[in-house]
Amino acid sequence: MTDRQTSTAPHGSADVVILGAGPAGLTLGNLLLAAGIDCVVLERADRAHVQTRARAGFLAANTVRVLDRHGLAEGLHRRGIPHGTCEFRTEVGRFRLDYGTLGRGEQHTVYPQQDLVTDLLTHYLAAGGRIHFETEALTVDDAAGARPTVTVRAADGRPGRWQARYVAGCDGRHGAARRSLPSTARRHHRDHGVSWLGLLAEAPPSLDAVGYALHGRGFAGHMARTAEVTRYYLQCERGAAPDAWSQERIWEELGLRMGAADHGPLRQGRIFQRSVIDLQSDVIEPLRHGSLLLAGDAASLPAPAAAKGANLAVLEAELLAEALIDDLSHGDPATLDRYSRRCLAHIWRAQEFSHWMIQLLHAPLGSDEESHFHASLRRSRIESLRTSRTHQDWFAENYVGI
Ligand code: RFL
Repeated sequence: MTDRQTSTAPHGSADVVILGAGPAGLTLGNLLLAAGIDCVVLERADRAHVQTRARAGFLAANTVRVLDRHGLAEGLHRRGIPHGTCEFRTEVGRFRLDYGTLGRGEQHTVYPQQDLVTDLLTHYLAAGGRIHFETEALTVDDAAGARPTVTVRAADGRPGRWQARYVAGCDGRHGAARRSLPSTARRHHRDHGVSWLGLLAEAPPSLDAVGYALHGRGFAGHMARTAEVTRYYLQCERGAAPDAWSQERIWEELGLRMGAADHGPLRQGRIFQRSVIDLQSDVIEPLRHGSLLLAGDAASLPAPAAAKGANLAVLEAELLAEALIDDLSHGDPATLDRYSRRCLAHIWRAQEFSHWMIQLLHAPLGSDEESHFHASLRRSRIESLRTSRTHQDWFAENYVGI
């Protein structure tokens, strides 16, 4: 381990202290470093954890453009897989949308988030970037002034303090940046009342498309990750324990909801990761509080139904880098003043589409009048998506767009 990545130096200063080494923090770190801005990344977890945390996989065309612009896309071009088709399965049949040829004609690139994070970290370190793993930010103080400080704790419990001109809160939804917001910050929060059992299976994808199965027993989803790994989702009861279902029961339920008997069997394998995800959305407004700026999941959390989170994180990191470079290198604070407004336009667009997807993928499962009404609306929405080119173009533009 070199000095640059030590976990034993909790004191210091930098023009920009970045909290969190996820897609947002590491994209920001790379862009600031390339512009000659003095910055440091403080990360709670150790390096191995950061590089192996499997989450997102579908990168929007704009995300690839951002990473391309800054020379950060080599790995994803080499190993990522272009993807432009999704398939909807219902109890009356199935249909496909080649969304890559609809709307703006843009595709996703399937590239596991942990590979993207590894690429960003490797690039950052090779360029001389400073990062401290196992350094947890506890609070951000004095953000209203020109010298904010970050109180930290190293893995061995030793306390420390970092001084900055700006603090970039890229430490996710439960991080120190959110905890340190003033009472004037507004948090919009919505619980969609739906939960998913998120699964990673050691099995090749079962179809060459994203699969969305809308079934009377609940939603099931299929998303490729690599040639050997596939992500599946099963709608489950709120409060369910991740290990409540045996592997056999999971494959049986996936097969049932995805209509394996009619549309072909699923390629099964060992399920090596499982977690229960409560579908929730939130947005912090504004994203700037004096010298503290939020990006990525710290700024907004779109429910994962539309795969927007990592894409927003990269987009916001680029906008934040531009704003900080204008201020710190050119003495022009105007871009920083606009940062929150520029991001929020993208964030609310993503929230709106994610909300629409949640309505599309889930209907109440009961047999009462209210459930019947919503299930019928949902059927009509799906039928419109199946038959209307205008609706399909709108879907494609929003599905890949960010
Ligand atoms: P991250 O990736 O959570 O990184 C935050 C980092 O901050 C560290 N940290 C701290 N460090 C210092 N001090 C503290 N007090 C700290 N607290 C936390 C953490 O250890 C971590 O390293 O946030 P970032 O950079 O904002 O990136 C956001 C994305 O990770 C997230 O939005 C996506 O994973 C969401 N998401 C998806 N997004 C997509 O764009 N496409 C997808 O296909 C997609 N699939 C998904 C997803 C999220 C999922 N889960 C986990 C709900 C699939 C799933 C299952």
